[in-house]
Amino acid sequence: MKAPASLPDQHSFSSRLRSAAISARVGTALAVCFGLAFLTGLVSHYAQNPTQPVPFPTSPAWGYRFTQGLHVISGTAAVPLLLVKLWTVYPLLLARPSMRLKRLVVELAERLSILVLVGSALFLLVTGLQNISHWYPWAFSFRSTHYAMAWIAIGSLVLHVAVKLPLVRHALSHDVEDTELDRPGATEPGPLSRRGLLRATWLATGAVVLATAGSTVPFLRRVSVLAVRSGEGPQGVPINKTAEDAGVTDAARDPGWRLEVVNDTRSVSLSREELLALPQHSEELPIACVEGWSASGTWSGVRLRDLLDLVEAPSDAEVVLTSLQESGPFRVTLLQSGFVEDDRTLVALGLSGEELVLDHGFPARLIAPNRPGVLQTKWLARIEVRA
Ligand SMILES: Nc1nc2c(c(=O)[nH]1)N[C@H]1C(S)=C(S)[C@@H](COP(=O)(O)O)O[C@H]1N2
Ligand SMILES: [Mo]
Repeated sequence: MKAPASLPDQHSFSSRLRSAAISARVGTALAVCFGLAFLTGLVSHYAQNPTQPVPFPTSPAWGYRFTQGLHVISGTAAVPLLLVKLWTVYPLLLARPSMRLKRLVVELAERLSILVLVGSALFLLVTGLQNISHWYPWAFSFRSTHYAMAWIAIGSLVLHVAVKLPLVRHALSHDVEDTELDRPGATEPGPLSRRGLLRATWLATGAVVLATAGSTVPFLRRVSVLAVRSGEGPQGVPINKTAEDAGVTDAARDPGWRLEVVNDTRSVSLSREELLALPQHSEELPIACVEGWSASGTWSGVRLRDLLDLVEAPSDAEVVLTSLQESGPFRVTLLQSGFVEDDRTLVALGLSGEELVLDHGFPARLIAPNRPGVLQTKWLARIEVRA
């Protein structure tokens, strides 16, 4: 049976750039990016779980900064790679289905698995980029959906790599100009040589990385024109949500503000002056946002452990921190005992040798080592030992 002339099929694409020689190479780089993003994503998801069978470590203090920076960089690098990869292979998806039933079933299964892979990969990259641009056109929870989709993507990726392994091996062990694996009609020379296309792909990927990595790698800041958070901000640290956006301006400026520290029936209530009269400590610790940006700051304030001693909290206490903020997902956070016990965990009152500015959490905020930025609660109102 002859297909109508108007419908393109795989033979309508004649460029010799659309070759397995290219897609195997770009695909390998893509698989590395997805692998890195998957592993670092697991770390980030785990770090944000309230219950952790194995406690998330508090050292090194820059650990989450590193893994989450890598997560966003590898996801961003995957964007040009995925586009080139799809361009080289999509004619295959238009191939006319086989007329033999057994063959047809295999073909359909393969295309279905590719549909799942491409769909989930696009979903991850698009929602990831939207999340770092603070653009939430969806109604679902970003973290749980991105996480669930990551398993689907990695599962179908492993399957895809397993199916294609012989082909990939062949392609990688032959010269990129080798035509043995090409579709019969794909012979037309393009504006670029294959080597040229590969070079352009690596260059585009490198440019994308350099243009965004400055949100977490300080010496790249000046070239990172596309970085969503530039590393600029009051007191040398970018701001995620301002006091005004969080609706806490009046409550945070209220001279009557006091920090409640509660352990069952014991409690103390401290003004900023009283907090400043306690022993002060200073720590250099990063804020590392899940969105990939990070910046190190020198924080000063009271050790959380010292405050908990005032209410005789046990040494393995877990605490619940509540913000002045009235609503929002980051209003209340749980701090696991490993972080509570760590001497570097502060109720910060100052940053960079100055009084903390309102947008960084004045009058007092939490800062703990190796903790996702999203859990570094600003504008503290209450610290309570969990029963
Ligand atoms: N109460 C409260 N604390 C919060 C947030 C928030 O929205 N509300 N945002 C968190 C996020 S996502 C980050 S990355 C850090 C950023 O801290 P910074 O704005 O001082 O850099 O604050 C965290 N603390
Ligand atoms: Mo964040």
